Amino acid sequence: PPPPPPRRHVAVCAFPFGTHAAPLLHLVKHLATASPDTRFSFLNTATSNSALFTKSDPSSNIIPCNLNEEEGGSRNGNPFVRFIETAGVSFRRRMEVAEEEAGGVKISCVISDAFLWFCGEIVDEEKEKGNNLCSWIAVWTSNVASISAAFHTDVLRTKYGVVKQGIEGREDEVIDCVPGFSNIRVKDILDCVPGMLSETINSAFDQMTYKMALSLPKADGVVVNSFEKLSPTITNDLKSKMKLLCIGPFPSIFPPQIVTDKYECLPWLDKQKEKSVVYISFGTVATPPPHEFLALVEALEGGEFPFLWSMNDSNKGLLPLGFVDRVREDEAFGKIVEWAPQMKVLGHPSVGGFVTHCGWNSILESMVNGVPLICRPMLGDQKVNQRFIESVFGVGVGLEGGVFTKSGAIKALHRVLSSDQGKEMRRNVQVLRGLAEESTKQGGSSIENLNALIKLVQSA
Ligand code: U2F
Repeated sequence: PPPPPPRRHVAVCAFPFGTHAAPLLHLVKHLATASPDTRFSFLNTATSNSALFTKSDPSSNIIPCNLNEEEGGSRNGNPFVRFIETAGVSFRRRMEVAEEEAGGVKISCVISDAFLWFCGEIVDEEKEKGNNLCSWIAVWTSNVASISAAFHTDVLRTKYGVVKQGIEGREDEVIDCVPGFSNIRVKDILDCVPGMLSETINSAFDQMTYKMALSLPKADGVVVNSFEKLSPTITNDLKSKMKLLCIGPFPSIFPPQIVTDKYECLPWLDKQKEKSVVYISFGTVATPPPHEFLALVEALEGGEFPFLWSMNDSNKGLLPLGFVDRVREDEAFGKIVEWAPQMKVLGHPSVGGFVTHCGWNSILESMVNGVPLICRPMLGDQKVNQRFIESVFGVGVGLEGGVFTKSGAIKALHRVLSSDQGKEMRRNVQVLRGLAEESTKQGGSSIENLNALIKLVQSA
């Protein structure tokens, strides 16, 4: 007999760039296990879905639904901009199709990446049609600081000005108009406040972030991959403005189920000395420019710091031949791989530091494994993340001048891996790790918030 129709239908709307869709799926898997009678239609681009759902599982109540990316009618050649411009139309249409595929069971809850602010409008429209129970849950995959910076866009732009209009010369001022930002300077937030670097809120990305900030107060839940005690002042401020639910760190609550180590990073780490290895990864979106890449290579060439470098194949061409040969021949020197089981790598006793672009997932993974960081932020929330790492949490360092030079990289590596300051960072990161563990234990704030979210989904 055909399976009974689902009791409830939840649409999950993913943002397919950077590491956004994977943590969303981790959360949804937990929700789907808690509500086996509910269908979760996971709406996402075909490319991103095929990377996430490697094998089809007919028993699962999470159904991958690929967007028709031709919809929306934009001719823009940049896939990122095209996605943003057409998302409102393509997600709406795909939801209608998903309802048909679910035997006509109406969607009663939309869980979306917070960037997809129009999901709040879709739910409003449903409510206007009398579907009162319909709810919108927004999921923010970064920290509370960057959501707060975006939320306070108007306050910040009014107070400090924007590029070419008042901001020049004020970059080093400390921010005094946003709770919890007393250690943060204007220059740290420029990349994550829409329209501060561009005079007007014009680009597709800025408009999306700005509309998101304006929409979040009406969401029935705003999930953040963090824990309340990490940034209590910001958390409390946001709680007074929106229904904030800190449910993190995701890597502790939803640890990886299957770990594949295709390039044998873990056996290589087994052969290294305790806390001696520096792990290097710049995430999935951006890489430092070639001259900085080379400066980092020069810093490693001295052989003082064994390294495990997760490097996209397209960047390998930037490496000097001698360096590549030495990696191949001298096992103790270092290892370069296309992909590492990062969470496991950071949990390995041989790893002593992490050179990172400050993507939020990487930061949390480092934190829950007690590993201090060396920061080379590039875009979006990464600069403000670095400032928190260095000056608020005290768990890492930046680079002199903010970029890799040979001497600057060597200094940063020494500070983290072999100085008293490094030991202090390690102590500080252990304290945060403890707070994270507290919040993810039974009765901890993240678990309580997760249970509240499950109830919210089930009451839709
Ligand atoms: C965007 O971040 P990224 O995708 O560039 O970087 P992360 O948030 O640090 O996430 C990278 C993930 O990929 C994993 C790693 C992280 O979970 O464990 N990974 C791995 O398993 N193996 C590898 O060899 C390399 C990486 C954006 F650019 C950031 O600014 C945001 O903070 C972030 C979250 O919104 O999304």
